[in-house]
Amino acid sequence: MSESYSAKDIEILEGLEAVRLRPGMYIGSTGKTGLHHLLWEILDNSVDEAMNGYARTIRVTLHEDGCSLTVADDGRGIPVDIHPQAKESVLQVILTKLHAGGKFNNNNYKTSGGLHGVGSSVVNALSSDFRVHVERDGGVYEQRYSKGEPLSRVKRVGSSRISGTTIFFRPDAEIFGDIHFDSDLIRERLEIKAYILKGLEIVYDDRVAQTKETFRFDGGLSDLVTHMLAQNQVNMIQSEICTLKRDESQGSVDVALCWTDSNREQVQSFANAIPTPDGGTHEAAMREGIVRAARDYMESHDLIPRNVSIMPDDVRSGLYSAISLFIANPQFQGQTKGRLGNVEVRNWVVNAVKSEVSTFFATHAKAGQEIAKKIVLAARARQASRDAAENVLQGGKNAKRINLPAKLAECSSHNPKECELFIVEGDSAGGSAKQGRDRRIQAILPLRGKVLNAETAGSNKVFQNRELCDIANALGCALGKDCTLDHLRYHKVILLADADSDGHHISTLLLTFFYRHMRPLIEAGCVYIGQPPLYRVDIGKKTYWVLDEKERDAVLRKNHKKIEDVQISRFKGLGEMMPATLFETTLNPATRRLLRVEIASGEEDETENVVSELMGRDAEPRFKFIMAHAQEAQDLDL
Ligand code: 0RA
Repeated sequence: MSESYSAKDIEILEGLEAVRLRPGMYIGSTGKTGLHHLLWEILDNSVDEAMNGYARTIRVTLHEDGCSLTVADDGRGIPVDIHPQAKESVLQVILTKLHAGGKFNNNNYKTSGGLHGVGSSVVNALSSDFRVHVERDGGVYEQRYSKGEPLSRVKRVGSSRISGTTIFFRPDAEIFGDIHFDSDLIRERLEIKAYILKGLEIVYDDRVAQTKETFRFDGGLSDLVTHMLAQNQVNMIQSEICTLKRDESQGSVDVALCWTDSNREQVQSFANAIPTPDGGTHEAAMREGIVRAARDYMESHDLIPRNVSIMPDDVRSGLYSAISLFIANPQFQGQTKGRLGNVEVRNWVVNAVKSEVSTFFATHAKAGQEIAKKIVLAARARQASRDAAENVLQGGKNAKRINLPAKLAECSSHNPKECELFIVEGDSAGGSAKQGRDRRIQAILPLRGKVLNAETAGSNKVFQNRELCDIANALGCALGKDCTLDHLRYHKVILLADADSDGHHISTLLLTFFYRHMRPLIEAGCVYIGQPPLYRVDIGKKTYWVLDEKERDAVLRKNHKKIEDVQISRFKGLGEMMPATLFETTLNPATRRLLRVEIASGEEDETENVVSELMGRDAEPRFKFIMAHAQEAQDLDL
């Protein structure tokens, strides 16, 4: 760190006219993103001051008008002495000359992203009102600008025993129009900075919303990972988060990670305190280090079963992590500059992460065992899913198929568009359906007994379940993320169960399975619920098939004059219906009633809740859900 700062260290390179002429060249756009860029530039200067150990607190105030801000830090204060070449205050040089900043010749000076200290002059040029207030060397100094032009010299306006820099700015409406700052965006950015710069206090005073918040995280990235866990409502499967920090000649890296009971991977990465939502070399290197450490550990402790091979994806299943990297010249790439491109970070980051995570495993035996178990489970699930996918990958309806389930009564048509698969509860109902169906287009797959609950069973259980795999094989679809409709063999899948609560339960379990593991089928509108009648009502020579008591009573009311002629029979189940009757009432496309299963649009999140709530371990609400919806009669909103 250079303590021997002197005014001559500040280089002067260029004037400000160019900035107002082509603002887009300097801040990307003059829209919302560009507007906020101004704040990030000012903020990053204060963040740099904190990162180098001089500032402890940053205060950001969004003023009542919503389009002006103040950023204050308690750092050293921008120097105010006279610059020998420019013969004016260093403060004024920094605020009026592009590329002026004391940070360029000194490799030890850590900078956050953005324009590397070029920022404040650009912001000044693009602000209709810009005020700087410095406390330093016992004095208080102030100066005002408009559109980059000083309105006065730097003036000493008082004395002070503390130090710091306060900048007020209002972006020029001539350039940005009437856009306002987005408080949520600011808030999010400030919170993230506070996680990355452990211990830094950031106060956000939003005078539009009249709220004031303080962000300060003494646990740094570890606190961020804890926050990610809470946000996603997942739990870690180890007792403490693994953290590591390495300072090397090439830069520094800071990582926090843990494995969770979820199957998803969540990662947040940063380069020089700037978010890199699109990842990049640092994120990839961290992953590689983690995967290598986990594999080494599992191999050396004999934790990989003989028939299992561990892939990187298995290690990453349920992994929550955050990485913050600081290097001298970060290259931000991609359309939105959201990805780090520096390839030289790879080796040292991989090695640093691998060695620190290995140490974690070595010193946390219990966590190591749990994590290894989780990784093996993920590998098994992946293999089972791939096997299932391979089983069904050979061709569509026309192709010769070797994996059709033995119980499937196939139809003769090879045109999936007209083909229907009935999934029927029980062998006896299956038997009637086989006899009564239209053999040309209707195939029957009988199911035996209860179906596995796909909501509470793990994926690997599902992938190994005979009945559910039979369904997938008959349909010609893989399970999970490999599920596509490319080889779908029937464009209608019709669930057919008794009209009682057991039957409803089975349909619900099957729907849960489709929803969790073959969702594209539901999304394409291919899944239906068959509606067998519950009563046969004979009035004179006429026969009515009715779905429920309500319909039965309606029929009786309509025919009340001939009431002495009435015979009512209730079906105990599909199995006791004659094949011809079953066809007439339930199978025949001309006379049957079907409910199409849909995820109501705009309610996907809601559906997610309904499925996990109803198919969770509490048995009671399950069939209520399906009955309640079935009575809506037109569409079943799963
Ligand atoms: C140039 C040189 C020094 C500090 C700063 C700039 C500085 C800039 C900003 C912008 C916002 N807050 C800031 N705090 C400091 C070093 C001065 C020294 O060596 O004393």
